[in-house]
Amino acid sequence: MPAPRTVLLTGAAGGLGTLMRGILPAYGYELRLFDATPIEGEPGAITADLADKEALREAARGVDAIIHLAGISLEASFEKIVRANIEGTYNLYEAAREEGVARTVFASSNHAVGFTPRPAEGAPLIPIDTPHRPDTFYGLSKAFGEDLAQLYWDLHGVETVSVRIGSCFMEPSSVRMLSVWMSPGDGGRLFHAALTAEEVGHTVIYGSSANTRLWWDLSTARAIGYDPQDDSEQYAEKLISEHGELDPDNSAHANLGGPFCTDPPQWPY
Ligand code: NAI
Ligand code: 15L
Repeated sequence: MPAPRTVLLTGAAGGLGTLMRGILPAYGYELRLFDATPIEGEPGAITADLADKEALREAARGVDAIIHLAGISLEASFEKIVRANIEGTYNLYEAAREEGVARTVFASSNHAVGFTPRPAEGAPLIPIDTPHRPDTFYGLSKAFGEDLAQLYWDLHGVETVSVRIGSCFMEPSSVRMLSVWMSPGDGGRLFHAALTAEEVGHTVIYGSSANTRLWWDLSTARAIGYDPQDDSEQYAEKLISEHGELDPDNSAHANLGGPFCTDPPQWPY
């Protein structure tokens, strides 16, 4: 597809949205910002909830593509997850369909497959077609979002790249994140690839840097043009000396989803 220029960025006030607001304009994108939380210094940002279908439709009008980050980003009650992540994502896709937006990039999460055991050293990487194994209601909503994206491609021709993001923060802050971390710079590279790749239909990819301790297979991400440049290994010595190596007998260390896989989830991580 021709490189989209105007991109609706939902969740623009959040952690990842703030990082991407700083990075994506350098790729030539004009961002239209949307979030339930007002964004200081951005008078043009749309402050609205994903439940507001009219506001969403207006926000989607005339854009070339959407990056959908808005929603609850950790575990919460089923009712809250349904409203923000399930109904909210449905409303977003309806707005995309009604306004004829050709491409969406959906912020899925590693927690859609969080109960997948992490691979032993030297074992094959986790493939992208590993079955959904959500570790929380939150992860379940991301599995739903991926299926919704598939439906909107098959039924309505709305294209999506669903990105099972690992941990996109300035730096990794745990030993698990050495495997799943995505640097903000690689996040920008990945979103740009997802916005510009030809004919993605519905493509699911993992979102991380090219980490030495990687757990999953980045080949579907590379196939759409993502070329990660960073590696968390520079943080390994410090994090391991502070926290120790991952313990296979600790249920918060055994699976991709890490501390989301215990009841209740173990915060902070
Ligand atoms: P965040 O919690 O910092 O930001 C989420 C934003 O969505 C907030 O600004 C919030 O106001 C907005 N929001 C929540 N519910 C809304 C609603 N009903 N209507 C409108 N806006 C609403 O989360 P973060 O870290 O920025 O993540 C962004 C997205 O990426 C989320 O969908 C998250 O699940 C996903 N993700 C993020 C990862 C990360 O490492 N940061 C890892 C995996 C997935
Ligand atoms: C996520 O899905 C969360 O949104 C983010 O805050 C991190 O917890 C990340 O996963 C992770 O797995 O580290």
